[in-house]
Amino acid sequence: MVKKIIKKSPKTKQIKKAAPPKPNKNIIKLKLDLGTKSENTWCPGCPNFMILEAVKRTLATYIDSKKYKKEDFAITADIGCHGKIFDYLNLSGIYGLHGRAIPTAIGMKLGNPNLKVITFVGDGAIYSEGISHLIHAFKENPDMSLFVHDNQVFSLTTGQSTPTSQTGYVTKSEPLGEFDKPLNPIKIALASNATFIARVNARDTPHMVEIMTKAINHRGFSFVEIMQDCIIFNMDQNFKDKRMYKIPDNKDIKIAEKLASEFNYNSKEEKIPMGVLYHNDQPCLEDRWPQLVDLQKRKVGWINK
Ligand SMILES: Cc1ncc(C[n+]2csc(CCOP(=O)(O)OP(=O)(O)O)c2C)c(N)n1
Ligand code: SF4
Repeated sequence: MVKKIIKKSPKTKQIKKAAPPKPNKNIIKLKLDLGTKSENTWCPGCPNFMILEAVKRTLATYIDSKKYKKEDFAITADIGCHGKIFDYLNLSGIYGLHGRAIPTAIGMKLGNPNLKVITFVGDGAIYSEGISHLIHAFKENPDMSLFVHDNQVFSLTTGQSTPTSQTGYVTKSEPLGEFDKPLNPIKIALASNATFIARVNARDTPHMVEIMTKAINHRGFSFVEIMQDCIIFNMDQNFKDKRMYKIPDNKDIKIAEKLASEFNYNSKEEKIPMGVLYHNDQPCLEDRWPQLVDLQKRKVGWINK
């Protein structure tokens, strides 16, 4: 019988592996509490799952910090695949009409300006039917966050072209292909005096958590454009990950304009800057109305005034 002898070299140092960070049991519990028992009907593998996970991690960390309670958060959602996130989050809120999730959210803020309101919309909803609400929200700067699940397609209605779809996109309703060039939501935000503009990748959960946290912390309207692949419709626009690169938080408007021009939502080659593309501090809607300032001081809404 041949004995296998493994000799240990005296020079070999025993390298101790760094222990993985201990999972915070409270965060796990809080995340479970943020979930619901609703049946999830997203396609298996849809990056919407990662967006949901990022939202839960972000909010669980907030609640764990004791700065906010779960009851301090409220949500609105639009109609679409993205909108189902409303059913999977155990938070108070209102399911909006298509294109109208922003005015619903602003109504909630006017009723109780102490709420931390987050709105979930799709590119089809917000850059077409909801575009006027979006532009005015940039301008009025209510203190709330908007998370756009931009998959460059109307998904729930089985694949039609949206304002950010690429030129030439052939669908059942556009058999000759989309004629127009896509609009650039980052440029629209800059032109409308938005105070917080960010872009993230739905496949990068830690970065989403970082940026969502910054968005919620921002006092004013925070706009987060989430690049989300739809793995069923408009597959041509999937897997842009290799072209994405992260930038440090930017406050310079000239740099922001350059960053906004780098990706036109059409090209297959351009690099795509990710992160906080622009932020600045401006008074928000709630701080301009004395009645709302009073409610904030007393930490109450109209109902318990
Ligand atoms: C007022 C109104 N217009 C149109 C519709 C039809 N509709 C429902 S979902 C949807 C597509 C949503 O697409 P998008 O906002 O991009 O979200 P996704 O499904 O891609 O997440 C449309 C057109 C509707 N329900 N109500
Ligand atoms: S159709 Fe697209 S966006 Fe909708 S759940 Fe399926 S993969 Fe996700």
